[in-house]
Amino acid sequence: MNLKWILTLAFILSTQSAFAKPIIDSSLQDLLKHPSVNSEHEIEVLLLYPMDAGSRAQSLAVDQEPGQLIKRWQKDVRKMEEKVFREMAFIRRPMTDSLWLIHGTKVTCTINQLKSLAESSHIVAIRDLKRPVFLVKNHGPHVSAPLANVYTYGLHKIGVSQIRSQRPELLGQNVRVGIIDSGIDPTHVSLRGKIEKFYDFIGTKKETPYDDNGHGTHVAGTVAGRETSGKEIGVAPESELYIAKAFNSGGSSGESQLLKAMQWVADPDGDPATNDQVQVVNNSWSMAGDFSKSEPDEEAFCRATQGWLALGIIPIFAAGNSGPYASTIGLPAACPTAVAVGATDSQDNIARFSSRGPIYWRVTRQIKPDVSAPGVDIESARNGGGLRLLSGTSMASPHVTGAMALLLQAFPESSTDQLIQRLIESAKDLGETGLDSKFGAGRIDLVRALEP
Ligand SMILES: [Ca+2]
Ligand SMILES: [Ca+2]
Repeated sequence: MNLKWILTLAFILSTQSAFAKPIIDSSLQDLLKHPSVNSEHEIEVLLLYPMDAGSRAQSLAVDQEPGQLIKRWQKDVRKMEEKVFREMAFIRRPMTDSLWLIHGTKVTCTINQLKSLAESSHIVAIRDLKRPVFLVKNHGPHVSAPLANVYTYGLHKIGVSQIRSQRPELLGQNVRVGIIDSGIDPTHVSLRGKIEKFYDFIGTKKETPYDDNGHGTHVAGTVAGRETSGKEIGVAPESELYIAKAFNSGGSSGESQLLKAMQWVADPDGDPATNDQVQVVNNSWSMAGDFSKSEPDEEAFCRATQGWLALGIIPIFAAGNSGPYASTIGLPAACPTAVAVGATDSQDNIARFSSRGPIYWRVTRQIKPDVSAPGVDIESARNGGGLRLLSGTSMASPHVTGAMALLLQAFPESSTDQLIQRLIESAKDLGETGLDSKFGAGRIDLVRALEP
């Protein structure tokens, strides 16, 4: 696609949308219509600008340094904010938080100001930020006795034991892995010294890594845990962890915290000039929601995963534990740009709880999950020391994240798209022949994925 063509396309798209009003979440529409609501009442909303506006569409097509891209996105968002707020001519400007990763702004505004924003032609969607997001809840152990082995069955199943003897140098060295979860226990013997950066997005804003839930520690153990008491628990034990604590002790979070955490892993030191963005991110969390009336571009989470991919960051998401019914995959796993992971057991059966595809957006349809990995009775790090068994797609996802860290180390010249394709195409087909709504392409197989 040449530049002229892209510019023409962007122009057509922007003129088409020039007079359209933003899509507004129904909960916000109710607020606007309700006569008894105080017009000075303050609320938090998310403004999403047109993806085709300015240079955004082109930037995804042109191969560039991630840092340059981030700078341009930051400039684009500032421009959009100026346009929107100049048009409004508010007496007092609302409080804003620029979210360059999703080409949007978090705004704390009055109902009156929201009424004006609802008329703006520069905004495609206004989203309510009150929707809760949860860690994909664990299921307790199904069997009591873990297999007595040097490797957990999960590691053995995806080929880690074989790879360790064939390619002992592949441990994820120098690969930057992000984990957005409930935090991490930094004193656990399997995880000590592995944390490169930690950021607390929960109110307390602690500087020292911690985990008051335990979910994040277990997930981190599967990604990067070193052997503990003779047992190997982590796929990529030499990878560097960037831990965003965005879930509280009860395992819940909010969209705005998560969007900030997603932006943080894209530029952990807050300086676009240094390319310290992570290379792969584990996300064992999900938001239920009806997205049958929207398209991925209108969902902030999908914009975030799309932004990640443009910056060379691979988004790995738990499919969710809402199976066995069809079409139970939530957001962001349902985004076309997210790699959604289903859970299998030690016999390569799909877990009953593993969320199923297919995905139905307003127009876009897709078979999901993308791949599967072990997620039933997974032994990994326990908060406070030792090991414990947990089940869930939350436990399957970090197997894929760790596998991706090894691929990133083994194929430094490959693009993110090529690496994702490599993992998907080498998966062991299970269930119905070919891609299906339970296993996706199948259970990942590192031995095949690492073949030249
Ligand atoms: Ca940076
Ligand atoms: Ca299949």
